[in-house]
Amino acid sequence: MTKRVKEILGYYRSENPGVLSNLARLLNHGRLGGTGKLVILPVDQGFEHGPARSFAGNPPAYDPLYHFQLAIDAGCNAYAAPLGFLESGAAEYAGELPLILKLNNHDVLCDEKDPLPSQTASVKDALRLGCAAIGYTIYPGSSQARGMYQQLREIAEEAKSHGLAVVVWSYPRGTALSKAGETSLDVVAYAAQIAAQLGAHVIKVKPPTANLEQPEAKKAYEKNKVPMETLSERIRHVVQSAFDGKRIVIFSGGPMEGDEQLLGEIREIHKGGGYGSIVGRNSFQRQRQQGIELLQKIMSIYAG
Ligand code: FBP
Repeated sequence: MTKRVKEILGYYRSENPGVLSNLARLLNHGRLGGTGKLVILPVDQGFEHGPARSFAGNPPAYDPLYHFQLAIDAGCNAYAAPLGFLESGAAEYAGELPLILKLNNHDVLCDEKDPLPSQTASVKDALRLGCAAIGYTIYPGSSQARGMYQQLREIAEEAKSHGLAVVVWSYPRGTALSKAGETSLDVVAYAAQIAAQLGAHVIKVKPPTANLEQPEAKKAYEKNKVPMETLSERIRHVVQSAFDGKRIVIFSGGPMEGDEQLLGEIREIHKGGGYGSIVGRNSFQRQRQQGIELLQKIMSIYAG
């Protein structure tokens, strides 16, 4: 166990040994194992965005096993997916990499302004499939947020009681927010704080822009001159907002973009003290070899 991983586990001292062991599994696996940094492959876009939008650009990615192999060959810390994808390969790849079962999902066939994901799997499923963690999405800013917070509270309690780690996708969205507000610094930092307060061990947010959405928050940023000009400064602020860096905060990759643009963003996340990335479309929508190479370049940045 490295000093850094021990230090991070120390932030979760009140958790039971099962949870701590599973957090250690996530932190110690793959090319970044032991560094305290993580790169995770998430493949729930088939459900969240639809199969053609997700996989038509790289048809081998329709196959669930493709993603297990991609995560293993690239050296990711873990692979996260909904029930169907994990059930398809969990036995074949048993013990080869930590898995995160996403317990809720949302589709865009009825793309409501105030989304409410459905619970699509259980803690029992996660245990049966040998997962290290459960994943859960909340949409702070949705008029349905209260229900999501309550569901997460219950499911996190159950997951932790069985020794599973809890990963929360905290994505602001809903009628209360403007489109730009979904990724504005104050709102992303708020979303990270809410996930931390709900007991998340690992928090996933989108990289924040320099926009400020809420007038009262804007006053606080201006009065206190919170540094927010560069992406690395904004990342630092989001990490600080999750218990002063005492919760693991990772950042999503977003839609397909050029290598250099994405790598530039990753350098800023690293510089700002982000714990890592969760990169789906930018890895599996590229040809296999290119996807692996890009993931490895990302890992090299985090490895310092
Ligand atoms: P990407 O790297 O493809 O953005 O994946 C990260 C992720 O959180 C997925 O788990 C999820 O399906 C997707 O982003 C949601 O994206 P959006 O919020 O744009 O619908």
